[in-house]
Amino acid sequence: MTAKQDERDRIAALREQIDQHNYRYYVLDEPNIPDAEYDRLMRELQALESAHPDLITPDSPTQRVGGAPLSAFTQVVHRMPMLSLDNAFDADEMAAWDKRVRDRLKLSGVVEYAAEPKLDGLAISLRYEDGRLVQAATRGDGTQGEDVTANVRTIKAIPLKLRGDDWPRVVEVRGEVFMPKTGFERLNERARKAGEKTFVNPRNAAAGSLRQLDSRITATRPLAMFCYGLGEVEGDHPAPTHDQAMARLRGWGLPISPELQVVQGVDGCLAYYADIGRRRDALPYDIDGVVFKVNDYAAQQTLGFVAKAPRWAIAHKFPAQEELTTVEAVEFQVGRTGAVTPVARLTPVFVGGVTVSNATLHNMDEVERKDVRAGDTVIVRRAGDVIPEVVSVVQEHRPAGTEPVVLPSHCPVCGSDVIKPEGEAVARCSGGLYCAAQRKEAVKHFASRKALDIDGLGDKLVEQLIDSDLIHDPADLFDLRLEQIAGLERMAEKSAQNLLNALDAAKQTTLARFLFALGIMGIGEAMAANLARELGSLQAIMALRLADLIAVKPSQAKTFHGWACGLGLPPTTPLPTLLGRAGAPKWFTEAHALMLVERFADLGSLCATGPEQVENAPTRQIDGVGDVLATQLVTFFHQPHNREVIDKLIAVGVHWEEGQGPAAPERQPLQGKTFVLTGTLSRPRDEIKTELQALGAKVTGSVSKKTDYVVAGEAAGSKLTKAQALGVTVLDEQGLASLLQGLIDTA
Ligand code: JCF
Repeated sequence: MTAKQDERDRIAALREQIDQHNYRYYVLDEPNIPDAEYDRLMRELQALESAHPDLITPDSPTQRVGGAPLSAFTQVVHRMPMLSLDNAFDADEMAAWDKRVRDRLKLSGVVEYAAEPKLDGLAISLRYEDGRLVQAATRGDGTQGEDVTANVRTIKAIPLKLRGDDWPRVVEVRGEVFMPKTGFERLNERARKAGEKTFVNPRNAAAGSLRQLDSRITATRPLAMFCYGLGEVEGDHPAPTHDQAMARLRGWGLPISPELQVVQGVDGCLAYYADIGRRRDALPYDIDGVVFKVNDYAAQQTLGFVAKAPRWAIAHKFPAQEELTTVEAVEFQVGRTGAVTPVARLTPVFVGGVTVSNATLHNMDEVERKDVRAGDTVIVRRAGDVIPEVVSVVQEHRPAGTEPVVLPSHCPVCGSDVIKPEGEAVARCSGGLYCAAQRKEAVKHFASRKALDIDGLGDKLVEQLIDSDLIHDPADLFDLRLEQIAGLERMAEKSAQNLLNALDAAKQTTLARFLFALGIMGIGEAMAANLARELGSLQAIMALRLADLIAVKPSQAKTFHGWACGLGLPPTTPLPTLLGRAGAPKWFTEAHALMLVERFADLGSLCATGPEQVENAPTRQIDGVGDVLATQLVTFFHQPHNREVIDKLIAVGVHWEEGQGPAAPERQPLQGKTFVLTGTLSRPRDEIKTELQALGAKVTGSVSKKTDYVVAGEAAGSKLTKAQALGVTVLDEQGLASLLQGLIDTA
């Protein structure tokens, strides 16, 4: 055998293996080799083929990379028309369709239907001759489509060669090409990073990818396909029923929906529809309904067609998740935290199963990116339980004279300045609790189920109470009198009394609920529970200082001290003015500045000490409390108006049982100090080590410049020598004892 023959055999073997793995991956969904191994086979085949270009065949798996761009697509006349589907929008329409089918078939029993999800993609016809893919065409108008063979050949889910040998000499297979959700996200992510235009949805991305004249671009797009039917078949039909025919296609290596099922009668259809509806969001691709087909081909033949759609099939559609509507106005809402959020007021539209008349625009960056304006026609999307959003603007429909949306400079509710910090997406009203919007939201939050859970105090009622000036803050709720509440809109005396009772009941609460109810930025339900458990009492929480929560390591203290004191600023400089100055260490944030203010009046007093005085070891470690949260927490309790509300709440009788919280930590006078023990000591080393650690010291095994003390016993050796060389303080046991005694005396 010649060397060339060996390579010919190896090439054939590799192609077969790769085809087999594609089949397992795309058709069976049961890959049995890792991606890296697949890549290795592919590379080996590529290497052999480039050494022997004469052995390259068009159906080799290496030939899916796309070819030279076309100048236009050629038209293809379908030998059998590509059908579309009639739609049913509810159970009644489904029942009516089922009845028509039974009447025409003169059947009294139930009809067997084949069911599958209806993919939101692009219909394609694949023509195989002698088992080879020879043509792929889009549906077009059903009679005539475009030749997209070069593009379709790049889709790995589509076999270039059918498996086995029991296929008709000529067979046309119809199916839907689509882009899986994850592939779509990745593609858009890539486009965003490259500063390119993103696709609105997976359907558009799939269509755009298949309509590429340059198939090398199509090759980079994550397209997939499920086959759902047959076109022209030479000779006998592959099977008597649809599900059996699909099973044969699958055997030939063609991908079929894994959800394909046979169901009985219209009840079976409706149950299948409900099941897929529940799983819709979890499916890896977009669908817009479910397709049902009479399973028996002879019965399909009897039923025939009307216009372009078969009588034997129907699409039971889900409520659309995207609809077109117009933006009547863009307004700004102020939330509990003062966030000023743009909202699109829409001409009401039925989408995703509900009528939508508002959609959030999130923030100004988003408004600018999407360029949404009053008067625009927009695509609105509501998927599953998510809040409705504006997907994009239909630019072609923009009327003349629209204006870009501008962020208001003043709060639409209270008129305070709106502040949008540089680099941040969210703009905020600076009015705080002066702002009625923030007070309303604060009271709503205070009364909500996971906070004080005040039964019967709904949003509308809170708004009335604030608008009529009956309350200003949550504490005022508890001073309300029956006749005040009964005087409000839609408030009978009975419900007014119920509310008073609910208010009374809500006074008995827990520390966690109370903390959550205060609405401190960043303190959610879980964090409130954490703080209550860890600290035990409101007093302990209110007494927290940033210095209790924030660390400054020795190295940070040194760089900061050196930098701040070397700036040559006057000693009266307030420390927060150092924030954002050139050369400031990265870790020096607002939290650190405020913490230093707790300890040093100004720059002068900071520089009058050594850098080690800037070091800080926090005494409290609370899960999840980082610098930002610590600042928000401490700042909140610093505000006099917040303290006032808290005092009022307690005065009107809001109460809870206080726990102990863990004991206050022991004083740790040796925090930050590093010890090394060496030589023979009078007590076990571990005992001394534990004692030192209890006082906050770190005890290590080797001496370095960072070591503060070496405690040397009898016959100390190299560690002692090294300590002396580095100038580290050396103590004998007596010296250690007096050091510790000194600490106790000063306590
Ligand atoms: O998934 C689809 N979009 C889909 C379209 C599925 C089917 O079973 C179809 C189809 C269009 C026509 N069946 C026909 C006959």
